[in-house]
Amino acid sequence: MKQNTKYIHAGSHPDPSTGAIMTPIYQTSTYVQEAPGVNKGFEYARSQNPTRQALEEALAIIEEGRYGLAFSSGVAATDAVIKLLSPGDEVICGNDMYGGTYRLFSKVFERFGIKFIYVNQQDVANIKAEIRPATKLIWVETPTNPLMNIADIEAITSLAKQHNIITCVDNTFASPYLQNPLTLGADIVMHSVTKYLGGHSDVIQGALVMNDKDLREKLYFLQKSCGAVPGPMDCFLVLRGIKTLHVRMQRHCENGRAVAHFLRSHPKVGKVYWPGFEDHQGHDVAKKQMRDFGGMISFELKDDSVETARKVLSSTKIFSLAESLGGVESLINHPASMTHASIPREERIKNGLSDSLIRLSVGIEDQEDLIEDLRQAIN
Ligand code: P1T
Repeated sequence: MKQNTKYIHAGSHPDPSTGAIMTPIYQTSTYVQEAPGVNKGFEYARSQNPTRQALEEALAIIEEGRYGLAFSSGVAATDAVIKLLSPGDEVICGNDMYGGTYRLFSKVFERFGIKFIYVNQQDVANIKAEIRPATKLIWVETPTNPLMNIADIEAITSLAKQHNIITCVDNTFASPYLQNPLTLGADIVMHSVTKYLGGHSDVIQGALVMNDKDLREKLYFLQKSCGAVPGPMDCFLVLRGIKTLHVRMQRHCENGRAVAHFLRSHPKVGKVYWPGFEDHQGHDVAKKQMRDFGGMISFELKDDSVETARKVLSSTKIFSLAESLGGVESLINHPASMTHASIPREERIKNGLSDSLIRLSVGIEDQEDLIEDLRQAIN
């Protein structure tokens, strides 16, 4: 099956009892058993739910993997991956990542004796230099949130394999439409489904996709034991969202390209972070591992005062000032005070995330309206 057809049909089976073409929302907490232990494969909805099962099948298919697991949020999915580890284990991760992931690592799991080492993953040598016997996981986010850094997934996974280290790639910014890390050697792909997969800013959800059966069993055990499962209504909404992922992503990419070029040509705009530019540090790697460059863009103004940035952030009319990304509507965000406020300021500045950085999630509205909105706000 080719890529676009997959988005429409992945996980879809006519309902056996009625023929309903859309997977029903099985809004139930439990299932009646014929006799103790005699059931239809469904015992209790934290462990199994048919709507979730259909979604998990779809997630696996569109990420080119064998097994999918859905969670109640992106951070819940990340939480399950880190719970594969034990006290004393070490994780090498990027020095630019979603603030909530950093908070989970540094404020929750550090307390349980897991050590996180933050490096610039644009250069694989930085990862190699930190590998020790205790290293059990390499956590990769690419493109990164919000600086749009690119890590070479294939180079990292081949290094990890030499040392028996698991690699998990947070593929939220690219979505499965643009990048499939499992085909590049990753062991686990993580998604904040909240974003492009849901696509309509109406669901909080996370996902993991993998190929290895043993890893799937361990992660399924954590999913049901810790209980961060999504409800069936949310699974239904994401099944619906996935059916249009390809058409939405095509427009996100087209609009992203137009907005990035507009920003770069604007006399008041300073640095624009978008991997589609040929002079972006990660452009060649992005071209190799992604199908296009997506709709996420960050930028700074030449006047880099926080006050000026705040004025722009409050002046857009179509771009709404909000956290999150990947929905059909365009959003504008101030990482330093919003999505990345949980990272200590000195850490942020050291890694290039300035107080005046502005992040855009370019939606699928008319390009001209988006550019005009940014023009009036910047002017
Ligand atoms: O919000 P949640 O579904 O729990 O997903 C967390 C998450 C994980 N990984 C990446 C790359 C993310 O961007 C996110 C969530 N990010 C935002 C809410 C944001 O505005 O950046």
